[in-house]
Amino acid sequence: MDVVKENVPAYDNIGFQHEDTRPPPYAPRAGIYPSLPQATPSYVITHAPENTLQSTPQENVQNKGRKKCKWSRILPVSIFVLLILAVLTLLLWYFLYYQCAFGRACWNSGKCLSFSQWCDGVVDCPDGEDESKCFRLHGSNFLLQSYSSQSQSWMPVCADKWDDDYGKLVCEEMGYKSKDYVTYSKTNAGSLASKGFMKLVPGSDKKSHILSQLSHSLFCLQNTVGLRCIDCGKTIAAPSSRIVGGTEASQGAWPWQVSLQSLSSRHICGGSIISPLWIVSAAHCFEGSSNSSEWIVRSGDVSLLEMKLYNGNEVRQIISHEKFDSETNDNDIALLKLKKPLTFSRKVKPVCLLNNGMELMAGTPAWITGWGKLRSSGPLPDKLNQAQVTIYNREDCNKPNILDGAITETMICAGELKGGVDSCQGDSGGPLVVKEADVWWLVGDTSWGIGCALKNRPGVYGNVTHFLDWIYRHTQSE
Ligand code: 4AZ
Repeated sequence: MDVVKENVPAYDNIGFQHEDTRPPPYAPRAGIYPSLPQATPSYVITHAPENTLQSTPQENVQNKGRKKCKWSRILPVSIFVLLILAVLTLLLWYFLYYQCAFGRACWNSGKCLSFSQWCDGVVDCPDGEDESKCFRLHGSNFLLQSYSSQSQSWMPVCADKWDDDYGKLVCEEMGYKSKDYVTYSKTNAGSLASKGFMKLVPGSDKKSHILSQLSHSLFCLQNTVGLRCIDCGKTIAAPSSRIVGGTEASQGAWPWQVSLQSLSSRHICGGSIISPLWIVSAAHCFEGSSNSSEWIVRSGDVSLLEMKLYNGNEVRQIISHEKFDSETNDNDIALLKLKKPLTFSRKVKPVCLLNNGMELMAGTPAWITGWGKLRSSGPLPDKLNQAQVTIYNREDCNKPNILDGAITETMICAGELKGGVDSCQGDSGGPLVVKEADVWWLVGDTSWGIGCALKNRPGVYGNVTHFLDWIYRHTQSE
């Protein structure tokens, strides 16, 4: 430790001196700021005798030099403080921008946007994600909702000034083809309009980006927009009421049902049309062969023999769920992309995927269809069979005397607990559908079971609702 000798300034090099009569420039007023220790490094504690506080005229001269020295000490301290501040600012920027503490990051670049920059009609993310998912359909009446950047919530779209051209533009935004567009209707939004509407601004035109022409409004003269982007879930024939315990289906009753076959026209699995290019099926169907050139998709008839007479559709791509577990059958879903789009007709049509906010209730009656076995050890039928089943809640399915915990959240169990009605081998990949508001919705893909139609052994289906984001991610990527 350094010790300061009494009355002797330890720091003798006092540098340039002003004339005695002139005050040092910017001399601080005595008593306002404590003076910095001059003779010792600040971490050395010194105890100066009290009389050292009364300075002599000669010391005054030297003090002037000390004040000069103060600046040469303050400078490095300031630089140090500035450096610390710079580092802190950098950390804060990293936290706010890259960790996006008060906003939402672009998926691809990580760029951070404030919440109000999403769906505001201005592209901010390098890949445009901020303006790409700003419309959705809600409920069984296909109510169109647009995301409001202002209120940061989903709002129904007011039908004032709306027409089919706007409808087509929005359907295209959501990934549908404008040739598949059906119509729009004026629908009551009910409590969904409690915060207001998104409404076309005066002078809006169809050439500019539609989002930038919608603004939040509390008033809407007409009803809100219900939008049909594709003619899905409609049939020309009601289910006539085997699969096991079912009946033969009539022509056109299940126009989304397809047969997935080997090149030798052997029926292997079922599938459901969801758009002209895409079929939903089960991942376990492709464990034997995931080579798209080894598959053919046949549609448009209830008879396998009849469908053999026509060219099937070639498959461009098979996408099995990346988390499919062949041990547990968790995530048992796959998508098939066709080489050529299907031509829709009375007997070839897509089924609807559930809209946002639609919930599947346990106890709901549902239908299963397929060309699977009519009993566990029987042959495959030529005709499509149908059966009505009940959807059970997961808790009941997982009871020890039923499926004993095997039903994960990617699965639904349905059937008849007393036995006698079920899907069976060959029905896999095919649809489990429910009817609501006169529309058929795909809720499951046939996956597995313990035997067929046994008591307390309901069939197990992939939970299509759980996979909706996965389906949209893959089918809307172009
Ligand atoms: C199968 O092997 C299969 N009882 C499908 C469904 C069920 C059983 C087996 C459900 O493709």
